[in-house]
Amino acid sequence: MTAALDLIDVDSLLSSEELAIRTTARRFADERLRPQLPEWFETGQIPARELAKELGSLGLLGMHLTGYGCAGVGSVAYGLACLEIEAADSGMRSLVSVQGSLAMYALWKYGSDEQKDEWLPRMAAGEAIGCFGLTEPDFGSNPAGMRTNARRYGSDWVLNGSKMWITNGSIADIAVVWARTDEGVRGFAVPTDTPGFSAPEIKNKLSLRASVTSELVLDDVRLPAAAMLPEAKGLSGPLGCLNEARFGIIFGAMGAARDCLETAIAYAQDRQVFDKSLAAYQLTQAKLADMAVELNKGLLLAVHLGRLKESGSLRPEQVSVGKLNNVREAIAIARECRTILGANGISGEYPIMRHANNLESVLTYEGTSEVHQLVIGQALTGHPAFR
Ligand code: TGC
Ligand code: FAD
Repeated sequence: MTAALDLIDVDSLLSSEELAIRTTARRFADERLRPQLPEWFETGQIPARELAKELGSLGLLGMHLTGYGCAGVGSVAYGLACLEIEAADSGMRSLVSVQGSLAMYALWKYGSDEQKDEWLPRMAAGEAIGCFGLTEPDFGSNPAGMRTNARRYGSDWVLNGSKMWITNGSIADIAVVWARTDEGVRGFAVPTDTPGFSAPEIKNKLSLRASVTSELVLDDVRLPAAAMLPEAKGLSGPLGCLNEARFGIIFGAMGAARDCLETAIAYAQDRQVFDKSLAAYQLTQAKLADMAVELNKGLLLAVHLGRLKESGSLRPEQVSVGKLNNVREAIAIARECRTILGANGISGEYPIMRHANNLESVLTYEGTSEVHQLVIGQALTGHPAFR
């Protein structure tokens, strides 16, 4: 972020290590991702395996986890990396957060020693890609209704069902799949070359195009007993992983917003309308000021929640406050910036419309804005209003 945009000096809240990690992620985003994104978005194709290895070599995969080749950095440092990657594209941040905060976190938190040893070092290096299958065609906001099931056959498990909208699904080596069993919801580490597993890619997305999204089909997928994640029992298992990924989005969405705002400020400076620079009109400055205020508030909120997370006291409803606010404001900023670019705002020559389109997915995944309102509503009133 330019110094001028950091109106309230949020940078003063960051340590030198955090700033260094941010610089590394920003350089990668600027040099490796940003120049390619218009093409990746347009074609809907990304070199995911190459990117995963490069992200791994920079220590950006599972970076907030400890051991197994993971960097073990603090929550704010992790958030800043998400922010810089999402300043390039939300789909790139999805690659990072699904790998690190969903698939790796599930194995790290709930897996057996064997599962961790087998998968985590390769996933941290980007040599193996993971996905996280919770959502189903008929159960997104309400995963408790899931139909995917796992039944015991001797000591084996046999999984049947389907998952929908799964990031990294078709390129994954390992799928963390949540399924209903006689003892409630359990998680399974499913190598994607297991017979009966397939992951057709979902085409024709108009949002998050620089990201692989897939269906997972489980047709009599037979797994050994050791495939179950021993420490995840009930829905709190997958929901615990969501807290991690939602946290990354709180920072990430501000990256997309910052990129829009920086683009709009630069454009307004250059663009002459009537007889002077667009940036010299009061109406433009009012828009820019309001957006910069929201960006700074969002960053402050993100850093505050990061510090709570680092102290171990961050509660799920606080994550909901951050995800709801920062994604909602990021979309509002993207739309307002689009107006400043006039017709150029709809062009792929500029990143704003791509960010705006991506943020529609971000508003929906990891809990829709309505789900987060209901989580906050429950914390305020004590009444769960989900059903
Ligand atoms: P409820 O009865 O409230 O809770 C069931 C059990 O879970 C516990 N729990 C949590 N634990 C940890 N973290 C949380 N945030 C938790 N929320 C609830 C709860 O204490 C209980 O535990 P126990 O031990 O008593 O059994 O559950 P519910 O069925 O009423 O649902 C609540 C609701 C609606 C909030 C939840 O289902 C929800 O969050 N729904 C949204 C689903 C969602 O966000 N899916 C995201 C899928 S992954 C994804 O989108 C990846 S996008 C790619 C990317 O990130 O880039
Ligand atoms: P629904 O749950 O059908 O919701 C539809 C509308 O109803 C929403 O506006 C919602 O807020 C509203 N609604 C729902 N319940 C209530 C209620 N109780 N009260 C009021 N309104 C309500 N999932 C994964 O498991 N893994 C992934 O990797 C993953 N990646 C994704 C990538 C992309 C690009 C997208 C778009 C989605 C991804 N998802 C993933 C799925 C995502 O988590 C779900 O789309 C999301 O949870 C919402 O579920 P749904 O789409 O079924 O919408």
